[in-house]
Amino acid sequence: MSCIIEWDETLSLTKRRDPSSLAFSFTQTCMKIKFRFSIGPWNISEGRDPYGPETRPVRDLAWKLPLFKKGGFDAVMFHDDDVVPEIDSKSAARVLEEAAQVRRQLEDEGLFAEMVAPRLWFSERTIDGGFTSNRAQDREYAIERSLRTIDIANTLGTKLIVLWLAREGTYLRESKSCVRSMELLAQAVNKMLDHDPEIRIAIEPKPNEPVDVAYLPTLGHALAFAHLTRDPARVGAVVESAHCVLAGLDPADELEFALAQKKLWSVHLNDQNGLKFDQDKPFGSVSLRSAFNQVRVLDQHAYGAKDGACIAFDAHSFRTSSINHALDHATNSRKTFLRLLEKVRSFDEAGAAALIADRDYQALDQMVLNHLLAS
Ligand SMILES: [Mn+2]
Repeated sequence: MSCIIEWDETLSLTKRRDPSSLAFSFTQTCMKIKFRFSIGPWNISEGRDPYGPETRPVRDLAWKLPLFKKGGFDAVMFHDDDVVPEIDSKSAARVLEEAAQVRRQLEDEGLFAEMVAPRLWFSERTIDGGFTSNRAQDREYAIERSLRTIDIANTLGTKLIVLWLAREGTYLRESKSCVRSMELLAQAVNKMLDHDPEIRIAIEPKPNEPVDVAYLPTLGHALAFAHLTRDPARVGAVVESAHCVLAGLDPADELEFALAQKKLWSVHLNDQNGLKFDQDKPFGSVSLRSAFNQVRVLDQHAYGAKDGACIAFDAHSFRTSSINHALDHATNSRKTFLRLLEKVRSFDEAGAAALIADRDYQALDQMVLNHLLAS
């Protein structure tokens, strides 16, 4: 994959004039990463929630793709059945034919596929989970469907498979065993890794919803689980801001933890107001400071520079939005990200370092707030 670092002459000159700043943050002072943005077809939703029906009409992929491009997105995330609707009723050959057609649609719009995820939580065969279901035939179905997802990913030209293990957990603690479930999950992931030696599997942890207890609730669980598989180097993570908040964790720290492990293969930036239902709010909507810190760690560690990993916004339109504004949450998230990137790159890192050396965290706190409030 191509390297997407752009040298910024202005910043390079600044660096040369002030060599003391070099040691503090090489990445930030001499390189400018050109982030690539990704979005999923489900991010233009119809507004249904558990308490009310759709508020917007259904739109197909052909309608959504040009809108994504116009909105500044480079790549598209897919569930397997976003690519091939009603996938379970179609032959393997037909599935690949339809996937090839979607690849042509993407190319025509100047977009590419970032990743594909098997949607293992809709089928009547995955009511009790897919890989960890207590019924053997359901587990087989989940694995077969995941292998098909890999074939679709290959047809679309991506090697990144995302696993959101929605129903892999329990409604009732006594109904399953965690040790047994880890074995079943590892068996399933091993079959996927064997199916294509080039794919990488990014697990998207979430602590709850739709089940009350998820088996891989946090990034730490996901990365520890990677070591139960045959090839831990090919099992990493996608970190979603709101899922971190739901687990009582700091999104920026979770991103940086994954970066430290070289396992941050995608990000789903959004926001979440407290330990409530999953809200998928626009990025920065609840905590601008948390959003600033998330952008800061991604920029400081040159996220995506080597492997081309994308910035995705896994947010939803407000139920009150009309179809004419169905993408605004995503384009606004992107704009907020880019404005915060300017804030990150204009942050007085040398001043901050001096305050840290003095252990004057009170002043550091106010410095961050003043920087965010300054126009
Ligand atoms: Mn997500």
